[in-house]
Amino acid sequence: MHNGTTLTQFIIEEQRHIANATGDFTALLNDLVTAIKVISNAVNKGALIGVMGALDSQNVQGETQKKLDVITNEIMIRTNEWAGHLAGMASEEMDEVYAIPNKYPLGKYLLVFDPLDGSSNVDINISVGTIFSILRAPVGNRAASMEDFLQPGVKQVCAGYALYGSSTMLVLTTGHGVNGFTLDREVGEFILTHPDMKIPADTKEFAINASNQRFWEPPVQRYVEECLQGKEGPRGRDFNMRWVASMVAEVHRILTRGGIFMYPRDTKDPAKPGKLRLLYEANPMSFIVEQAGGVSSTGYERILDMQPEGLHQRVPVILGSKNEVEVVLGYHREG
Ligand code: AHM
Ligand code: MG
Repeated sequence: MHNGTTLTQFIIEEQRHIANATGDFTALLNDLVTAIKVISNAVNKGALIGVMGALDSQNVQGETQKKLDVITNEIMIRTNEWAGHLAGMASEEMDEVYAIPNKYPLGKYLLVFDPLDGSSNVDINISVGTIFSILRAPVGNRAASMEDFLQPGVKQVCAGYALYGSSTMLVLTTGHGVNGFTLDREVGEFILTHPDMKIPADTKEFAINASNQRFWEPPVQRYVEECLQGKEGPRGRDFNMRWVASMVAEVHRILTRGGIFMYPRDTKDPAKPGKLRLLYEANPMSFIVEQAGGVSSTGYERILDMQPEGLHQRVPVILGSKNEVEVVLGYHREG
């Protein structure tokens, strides 16, 4: 039994503080939450409902699509297209902007998402997540163009992620701190369990895919090398390392107990400055991390200030505990 604050109650109470709020945003979030509950159910049932495994197709990034990538993308579209709050959607799994069908009214928001982040983990039953970002359409009630989505992260109205882990959680920000909700499956509601989440400023835990080490730039090489030297090295303390290969799980760990996460620029493929995508991975996570007192950067600039140039643009990401990220940024400044 719980008698906590439900997500719906939380959103409505937040909206009361916003002058001229129409209820549109609350209604949009409600639909989004429904999509997340449906995805949580599909991920949780897994092999029982035949959703595991890969398809023959690739997405625009040239990555093999999992069945669940496509199913969850469809769930996000169907649940959010009909209500009249959106002028368009964009997703990791769709090459182009998704136009709201003519039979539905258009609204003033844009929804950008990665429906199933970390989906390489699905078949091995490790945590995956959904990441989303809500922007205001430059011109409301008109079908959105690709350019309409190319807004810097500071313009986000809301960002969040759902983590399908040992429990399903929804963590979100509207620019007034970060709050975490846990899904009570029997009741069917998200309940506020992690109010005002804050990232500890200091940490002894780093996360990076070390198999890419030979491709890293010197500042990242130096940082990781110094962590590995532990007590005997210049940092004077032993570090711990984690790599889940699910950004949602890594960011959630960092929000819970601190840490630093890096998918830095590397020389593996000169056409790709980093692996993660700006609009639906780096920007929403950076908004959340900053709102929780952390820092998020490419190494050279604040991610939220970047002017996007394409829907599927990739960026280097270094985020987490403030003082630790500052160490890495200092090494970038030194060159
Ligand atoms: P995806 O959106 O195709 O799942 O890729 C993003 C994921 C992140 O969740 C994670 O941090 C990273 O890719 C893991 O990459 P790697 O396979 O190099 O470990
Ligand atoms: Mg992803």
